[in-house]
Amino acid sequence: MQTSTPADGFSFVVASGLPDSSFGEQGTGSGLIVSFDTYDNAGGEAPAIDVFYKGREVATRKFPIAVLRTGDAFVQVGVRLNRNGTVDVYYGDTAVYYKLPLPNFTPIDNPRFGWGARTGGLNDNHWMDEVQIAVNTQPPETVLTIGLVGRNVQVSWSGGGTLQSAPKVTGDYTDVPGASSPYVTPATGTQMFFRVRQ
Ligand SMILES: [Ca+2]
Ligand SMILES: [Ca+2]
Repeated sequence: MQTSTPADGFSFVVASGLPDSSFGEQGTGSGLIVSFDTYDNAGGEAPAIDVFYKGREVATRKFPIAVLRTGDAFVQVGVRLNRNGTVDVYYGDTAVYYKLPLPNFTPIDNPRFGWGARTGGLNDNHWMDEVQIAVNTQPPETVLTIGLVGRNVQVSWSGGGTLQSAPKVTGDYTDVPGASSPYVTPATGTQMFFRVRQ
């Protein structure tokens, strides 16, 4: 069941508080939306693969409808939301978006994932299989700062991990036993180097 001109497309959504109600190719909510818009609503906006974030369109990229309409063939699609607030979208062999920055990015807590689609007078089929979702696959970024507090050296870092120190910048680095951030130690000796092992 599909019309020769397909409509309207489908969307993949990642958001906190994603409602149970249905939604269309434009997605819903204020999280990340990847929209596969197959129908030109007279605005010349489609066929296209679009990214929305926090309710605003971040990027749009046009494709011939023959690329988005694959008949009986499945096309591998990948969406990767990176910890630094960029998103990658793959469609078949095409990197549709790579390291696309999401403005005012904040991590999506308690995410819900959903797909939506919409039809009107025209319609289409969308098939999915082998769906895989993985979360928190990237280690947190570590930012290490060091400074003097009185006669002590204070080493602070974010993102957890184990503090290591070495007498030379090239090592050998060994774990600092029991050190947690902020780590304060007397400023003795001529030099000491620190790093954090994740
Ligand atoms: Ca659209
Ligand atoms: Ca459209």
